[in-house]
Order: sequence, then C-alpha cells, then structure tokens
Amino acid sequence: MGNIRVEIRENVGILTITRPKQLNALNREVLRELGQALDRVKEDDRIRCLIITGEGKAFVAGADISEMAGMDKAQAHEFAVLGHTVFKKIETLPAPVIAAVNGYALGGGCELALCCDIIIASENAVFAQPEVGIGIIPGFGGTQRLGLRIGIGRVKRMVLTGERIKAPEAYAIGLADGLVQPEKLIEDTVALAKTIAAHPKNAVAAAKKAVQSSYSKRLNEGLKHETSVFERCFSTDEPKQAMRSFLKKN
Ligand code: DAK
Repeated sequence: MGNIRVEIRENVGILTITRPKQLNALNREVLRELGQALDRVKEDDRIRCLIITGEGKAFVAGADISEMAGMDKAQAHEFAVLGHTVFKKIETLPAPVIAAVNGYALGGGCELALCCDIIIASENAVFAQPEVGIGIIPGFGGTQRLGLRIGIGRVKRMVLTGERIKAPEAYAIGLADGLVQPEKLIEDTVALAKTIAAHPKNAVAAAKKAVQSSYSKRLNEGLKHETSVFERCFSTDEPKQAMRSFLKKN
C-alpha cells in the first residue's frame, strides 16, 4: 500500500496515512487503501486497540480538492459511498480506535477523527470544517458526529464559518479528549491504547458497541439526510467554481 502504513507495538496497531506532500488529503486511492487496511486489522488477533495518525505536519487536510473539483454528481455519490463505508468500518471495528491528531484535521480529516472512539490532540493540532468555503457541506458525517461531542451552537459556528479551532480550545470544548505535547503524541497515545488493550477483548468490544448503540439509530438517519443534502450541492456550479479558485490560489 502506497499511502498507508500499519505497525504493531505489542497489541496496539498504529495506522499512519503516508501522503505527506498533499497533507494526507483523502483521494479515492487513500480511502480504498484505508478500507483494506482496516479489514486486515479486523482479522489480526494481535491488534486490541488501533491508533490512526498522519505523517508530517497534517493529520488529514481534508478530501482531495483536486480530485473533487472534477467530480460530477454521480462521481460525488460514489465518493460518498466509499467514504461512508470506510468510516463505518472504523466505527464498527470491535477494537477501539484512537485518533492521534498531529496537525491539520480539516474537513474530511476532522470527520475521520470524529468517527474514532477517542481523539487525542497534539498541542499543535488544528480542527475545522471549512467545506462551505468550497461550496459544499461536510459530507462524511461532520454535520452529525460533531453534535455528539460539542453543543449545537458550536457545531453551527464551525460548519457555517469554517473557522479553525486550535487544540487547546478543541480540548476545552470536548472536541478532543486529550491534549499532549507534539513530541509525546504517539508515546502517550500508545500508553492509553495499551491500557485499553490490557482489558479482556470481548468486554472491550461489547462496551464500545453498547456506547455506540446509545446514538447509532439517530446517527444513521442523520447520515442519510446529510448525504442527500451533500449531493444536492453538486447540482449547481458553486462547488466547481469554489474548488477551482482554491486550486488556483495554491
Ligand atoms: N486537497 C488536495 N491537496 C491539498 C489539500 C486538500 N484538501 N490540502 C493541501 N493540499 C496540498 C496543497 O495543494 C499543496 O500541494 P502542492 O501545491 O505542494 O502540490 C500541499 O498539499 C501543501 O499544502 P500548502 O502548500 O497549502 O500548505 P500550507 O502549510 O501553506 O497550508 C493548509 C496548509 C492545510 C492550511 C492548506 O493546504 C489548506 O487550506 N488546505 C485545504 C484545506 C481544506 O479546505 N480542507 C477541506 C477540504 S473539503 C464527500 C464528503 C466529504 C468531503 C468531500 C466529499 N462526499 C460525501 C462525496 C470532504 C471535503 C473536504 O474535506
């Protein structure tokens, strides 16, 4: 796999997205490889807790805008199905998943962190849902999963302004569950993962499932609604124009 690396430390898996030149932006290839890697992790009895992180200065700077700019409505739909399928694999993986957010977690990157069970932020992490700026809405669950962590006013503030939330604020408002020094991010997250991994495997999986069940029905309905609203964004020229203007500036 060209964009994903998985290493195992005792009974903890560390999955790293390795596309640092594009700030680990999620294109179709990265999403497919992420899905395959998650399937393997699920089958690997050694892994009792999984950490997801990014290589370089970003966790994930969002969906790949250069790929999205060329999508028509049908391709956007396919992309949505792919993304939702992969993100669901994280949410339903029996082993808990911890996002170790090492830098930018923007758009689809913030949404990737949100579908992990626990989010640990490095002090230099930055979270945002900037999609409105490129003519779309968060389409990988951000409009639904953010509300499970922060209040509705804060969700609207993030989604409507696209503004960036720095790690200390993210921790203060419950968007992140831990705040650690950048150089200790992996070490501290592995220590947390080992605490989880030391408990009986079936009890941990059952506890994760039970907590998920407290909100999964409402979440699944919300995700369907988000997808239909998202796809409608592609029925005008707004996203294409806004994405092209982002690409021109870069
Ligand atoms: N896509 C593609 N390339 C990206 C990228 C992205 N999201 N983010 C960064 N890059 C690329 C840059 O174009 C640049 O490439 P080169 O010019 O070197 O070839 C390289 O990464 C380094 O970026 P910068 O030079 O811009 O680095 P800086 O440190 O100056 O700035 C930045 C870092 C993160 C502030 C900046 O790169 C930035 O603003 N990036 C875009 C962030 C963003 O808007 N992200 C949200 C994308 S929208 C869907 C569901 C969900 C989504 C889509 C569809 N469906 C349901 C179908 C999700 C949408 C999003 O995530």
